[in-house]
Amino acid sequence: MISSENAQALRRAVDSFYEKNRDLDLSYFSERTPEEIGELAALELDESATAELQREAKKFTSGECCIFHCAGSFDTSELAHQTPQSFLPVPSNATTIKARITALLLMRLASAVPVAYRSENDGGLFVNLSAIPGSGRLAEKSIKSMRGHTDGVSFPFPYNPSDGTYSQMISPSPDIVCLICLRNPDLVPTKVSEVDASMRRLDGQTIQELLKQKYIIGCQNTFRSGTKKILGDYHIAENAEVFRLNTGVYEVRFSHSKVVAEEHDTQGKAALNAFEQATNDTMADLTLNPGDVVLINNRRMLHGRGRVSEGYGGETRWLLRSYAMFYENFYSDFLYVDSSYELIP
Ligand SMILES: O=C(O)CCC(=O)C(=O)O
Ligand SMILES: [Fe+2]
Repeated sequence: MISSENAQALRRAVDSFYEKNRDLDLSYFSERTPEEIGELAALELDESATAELQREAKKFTSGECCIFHCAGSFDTSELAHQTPQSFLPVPSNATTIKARITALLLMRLASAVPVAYRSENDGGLFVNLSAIPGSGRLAEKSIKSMRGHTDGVSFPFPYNPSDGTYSQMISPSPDIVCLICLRNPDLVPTKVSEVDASMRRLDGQTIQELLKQKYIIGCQNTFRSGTKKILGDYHIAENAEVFRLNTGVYEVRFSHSKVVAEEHDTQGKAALNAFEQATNDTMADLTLNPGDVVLINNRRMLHGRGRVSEGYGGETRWLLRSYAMFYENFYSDFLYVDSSYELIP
């Protein structure tokens, strides 16, 4: 967690950048790429804040911490717009613009590139997370509690040069999930569980099982229609591993409902159940307040949330979500040629 002095320094930097760039376009990024916006906003930080924030960010980038929580890093006192009832569009007003610039700045400090997937919400770099009315799958999901999961779960782990070349043009799932809290009146908890803590509860055989390339990983709901449109069918990963060991560090992809073992694979099923139990046992509340931005390591930590209260629009719960890739895992080959941040598919 950053100090309140540094949170104030972030606000000053973003205010100053905002005043100089009043006509900034945060929907199509026609003039400046999201990465450039983060870079330029970071230049507005005063020197002492830069040094301290960089130290904090580095702990996250190096993997020493799985979460970079910047409480109170932007101001929400002027937010008048009602909570949207769909992922897009993100309403454009001073509060949401500054909130997004703050997130881009923090990604920059964390040595990460902002990204989106064209197959999810039409490639929107920031999307609203709020209650969606109606009866479809996405509407129902929008208020349910969520058990621990990683985002983009059916997409591969980052390309590892020692594995040879990548065989298909499916970008890796995001390294980082960024949540920005605009409203959370009922203090619905965001929940997090560190993979290392869960693993300490697993025996060696279970870990070996989860390293095997034999699971089937279904498509995250928000990617369903987009992957169907772009790839011809819902994306699904077969012969997939849940854990991978990458230079001495265990990385994970997991979602309770999406990752399954083959019908007769009792050992695989038992291993998934054991991991599920371990994640439930290690889940902790991380309640976000308006003005908080949090970067979550999407390979070393699972995230979820408590149930969202009844009601839509008005002043109900409203987060923004974005993704990022650490520089070392970002390959521009995976970008659409006409975009500076949209990954294939
Ligand atoms: O609403 C939240 O707090 C998180 C939602 C989430 O994790 C997701 O939509 O994948
Ligand atoms: Fe998620």
